[in-house]
Amino acid sequence: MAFSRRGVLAGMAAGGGLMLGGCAQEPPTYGNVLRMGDWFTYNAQRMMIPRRALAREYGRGDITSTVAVGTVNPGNDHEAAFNPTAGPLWAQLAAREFAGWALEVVGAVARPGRYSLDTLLRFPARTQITRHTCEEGWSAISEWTGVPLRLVLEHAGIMPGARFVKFETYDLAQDSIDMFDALHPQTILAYGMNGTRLPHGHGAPLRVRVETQLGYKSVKFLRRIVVTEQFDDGGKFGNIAGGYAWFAGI
Ligand SMILES: Nc1nc2c(c(=O)[nH]1)N[C@H]1C(S)=C(S)[C@@H](COP(=O)(O)O)O[C@H]1N2
Ligand SMILES: [Mo]
Repeated sequence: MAFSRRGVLAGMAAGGGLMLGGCAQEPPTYGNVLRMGDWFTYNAQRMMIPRRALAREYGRGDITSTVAVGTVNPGNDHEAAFNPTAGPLWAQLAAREFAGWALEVVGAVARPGRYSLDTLLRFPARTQITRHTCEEGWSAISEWTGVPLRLVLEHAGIMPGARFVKFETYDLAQDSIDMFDALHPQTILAYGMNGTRLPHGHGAPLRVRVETQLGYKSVKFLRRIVVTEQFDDGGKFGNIAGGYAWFAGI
C-alpha cells in the first residue's frame, strides 16, 4: 500500500484544526435533534479509523458498467439541478473540450488559485478501482484516475484552522467533507475513468471521488473548491435541506 495510516495521521496534523488521539469532536450538524444519528455515525466512524483506513480496491476484472445518474448534462435546462448561471458555462466549455476550464481553490488556503486540467495532470496521479454505492440502492465498480485532493490542498497551503472542504459545481449540487476525508489517500480529483478521460455524464472535466462515503458525496462537474473553517450546510441546496445526511460514511 502506497500510503500508510501514519501518513494519513501526518496529513491530519498538517491539516490542522483536527482532533487527534481519538477524542470525538462536536459534529458539524450538532444542535439539530433530528441529526443526532449523524452525530453518532460520524463519531463512531472517526473512532474506528485505525481499523479501516482504506476503502476496498478491486481488480480490473471486477469493473462493471456504471450508469451516469443525477445530473448528466449541466448545460441542459431540463435537468432537475440545472444551474442557470453555471450550466451554460459548462456547455460552452464542454463544446471546446474544456479548454479554458480551471478549478478554483479558495478560502482558508495560503495561496488561492486556479488549476487548469494540464496543471492537475502534472501532479502525481493515483488510480484506484473502487465500488460506488448510491444511496438509492445500486452499486458499481469503476477505475478512477486523478490527483489526490490532499496534494492540491497542500499545494494551495492549508491554513491552520481549516476544517472543511466544500465543492461547488456547474449544476446546483454542492457538498462538503471534513479535512479528515479531504486528506484521505483515496479522496481524489478524478479526470479519468476506466482508462479514458472522465465522460461528460460522469462529471467532466473533474469530479471528486470520496471512497469512504456514499455516492452522492462524490460530487461531479467541479467548478470551485472552498476550504472553510466553519461548517457550511449548503443552505437550500445542501444535503441537509434536501433530506440527506451530511455525513454518509460507509
Ligand atoms: N454535480 C453533481 N454531482 C453528483 C450528482 C449530481 O446530480 N450532480 N449526483 C450524485 C449521485 S446521487 C451519485 S449516485 C453519483 C453518480 O455518479 P455517476 O453519474 O458517475 O454514476 O454522483 C453524485 N454526484
Ligand atoms: Mo446516488
